[in-house]
Amino acid sequence: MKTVLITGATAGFGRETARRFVKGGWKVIGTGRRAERLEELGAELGENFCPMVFDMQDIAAMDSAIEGLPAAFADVDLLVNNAGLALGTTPAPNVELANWMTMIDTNVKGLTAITLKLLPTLIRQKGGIVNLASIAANWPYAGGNVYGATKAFVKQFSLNLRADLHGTGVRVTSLEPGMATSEFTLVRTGGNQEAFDALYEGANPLTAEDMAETIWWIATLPPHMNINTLEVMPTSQSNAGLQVAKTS
Ligand code: 8X3
Repeated sequence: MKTVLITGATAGFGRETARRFVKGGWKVIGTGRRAERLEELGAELGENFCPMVFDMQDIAAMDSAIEGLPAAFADVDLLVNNAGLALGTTPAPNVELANWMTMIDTNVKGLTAITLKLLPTLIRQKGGIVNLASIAANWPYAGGNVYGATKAFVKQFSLNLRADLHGTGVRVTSLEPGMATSEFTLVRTGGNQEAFDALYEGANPLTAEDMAETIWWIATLPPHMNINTLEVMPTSQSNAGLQVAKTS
């Protein structure tokens, strides 16, 4: 029986991915800050789910949680680096520096730390890593600023890990979703439900279930196949191209 560790399992892509892998017969470690959410998920998913409560920004807490994993969950075969956030949609300079720093701490530093922590296990298991990047890693857009930059880090980190892990059998994927409906966007809009509803109205966005199924597909391909990068958008979303600021 294989084991996956999913960061940010309290909502959205992470929670659906936890459900998908338990349904597929895997053991799942789900991490997050909100203990009660993980408890609820544990009550739903049963003994094959192991909750692990810590904040991605607290690297010491992350280290001790992983070192204290129950033996039945310690042989992690797959790391799904899902935890991450976008804070705000406003173009610079009308942004809060604290928001930029929080995105760097979680999306870049937290992800980097947990990856390094688990690498010896993943190499031993000939496992894999699925990193949640974003289309924001590939396409600039107003308001994307530091969020997009953190996701460009995630993408390049994934590709560089592939190079470092050459010959180990460990697979690494940068998964790059576009517009998706989840609590992620409620965080991005500062909890503004009206802005959330307006964004999605008529857009038919990707769902958490869509992305959970995609992660499941990546993880269950034959071991000789590595998806390096995978960009996924809802059909309703496309690239808008360049802009020109005219002087008159
Ligand atoms: C976020 C992608 O399209 O919502 O990762 O900006 S989008």
